[in-house]
Amino acid sequence: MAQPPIVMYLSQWCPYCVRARALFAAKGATVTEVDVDVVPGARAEMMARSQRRTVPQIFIGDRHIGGCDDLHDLDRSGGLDPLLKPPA
Ligand SMILES: N[C@@H](CCC(=O)N[C@@H](CS)C(=O)NCC(=O)O)C(=O)O
Repeated sequence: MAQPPIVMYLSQWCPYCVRARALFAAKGATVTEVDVDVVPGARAEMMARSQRRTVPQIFIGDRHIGGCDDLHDLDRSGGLDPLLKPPA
């Protein structure tokens, strides 16, 4: 089975978004990117789902990971790789 869906709300100009994208790329993970500057309603959707206003906001499945720093913290603590595996 495939990895859980990963959704990242982002802006193309945002360096934190670039860093988060690079970490997922290094892990070979497929990410659906939602550009909040381009997709109508995406910023409001991101804020409603995350209760945050900064980009990026990252979801793996239904789980809200947070932003770029949260993603890297999760990776450093060993919590990210298990989330990228297909459900058992
Ligand atoms: N600590 C956050 C920082 C994110 C951040 O500051 N993003 C900027 C864009 S690079 C932002 O959304 N600024 C808009 C705002 O602060 O309202 C993370 O790691 O994701």
